[in-house]
Amino acid sequence: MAAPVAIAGIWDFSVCNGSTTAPGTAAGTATNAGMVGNRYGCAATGTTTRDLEVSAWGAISATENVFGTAFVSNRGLDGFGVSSQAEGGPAAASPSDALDNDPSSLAPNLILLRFGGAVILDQVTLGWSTSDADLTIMAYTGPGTPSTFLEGKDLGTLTSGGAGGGWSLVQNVGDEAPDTAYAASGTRIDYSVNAGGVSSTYWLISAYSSGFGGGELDSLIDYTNLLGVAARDAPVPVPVPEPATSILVATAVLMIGRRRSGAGR
Ligand SMILES: [Ca+2]
Ligand SMILES: [Ca+2]
Ligand SMILES: [Ca+2]
Repeated sequence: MAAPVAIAGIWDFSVCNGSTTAPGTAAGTATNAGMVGNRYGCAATGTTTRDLEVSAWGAISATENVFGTAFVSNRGLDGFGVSSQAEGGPAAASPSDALDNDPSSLAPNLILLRFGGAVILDQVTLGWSTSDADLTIMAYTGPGTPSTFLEGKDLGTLTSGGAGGGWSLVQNVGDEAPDTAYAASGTRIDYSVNAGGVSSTYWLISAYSSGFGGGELDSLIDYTNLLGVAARDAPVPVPVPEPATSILVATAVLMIGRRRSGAGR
């Protein structure tokens, strides 16, 4: 069995998007720059291996409420936002270029995180936000590698299959339901997530939606930007040692055998 890849770390998207730099950390790489379907390759703080790919998803038009590729908006020191095709793609203006759930652009915006291996997501950091800042966190817990990710799915079909069907709801983060205005301090918000320790290679950060599995955080529209994430390595399965009881039994049988052979002399 191949050794697991250790990729635990903290990813700062303001470094990845080139707004700032950090010693010993690689800047991000952009694929399909400037167009819908662009992706950023990001390295964790203190490393130069770009082991996290960031892409954006949202409604594919103003009338077709299914998920398709979107544009990752580079929001500088605020992090990454999403401009879906329904929002105009790269032409979207603020606040539509945020990670948002404005119902006028149909399905909520999603940011897909694809790590270099299975991780336990621990923290989500938001940069700039306005109006409200609630999120829904999902993980891919289906078998194998998802071949189509999100393409063509909608709010009702993304998580309806449960863990066996692919994407599953991990949690909603933000205020207590029903919705209240968020208590933002400054421009940065850290949410601790995933207390249950779900591990996956693929994570979805959505502007909050009750359509993924419940809650009541929809009344105030959420507009925010993803500034970073922190994750730890998934636990490595250790080989199961021979049970102590079987060793004891074997020893006892051996001793009995020796006594019998000694008694026959
Ligand atoms: Ca948006
Ligand atoms: Ca709220
Ligand atoms: Ca909200």
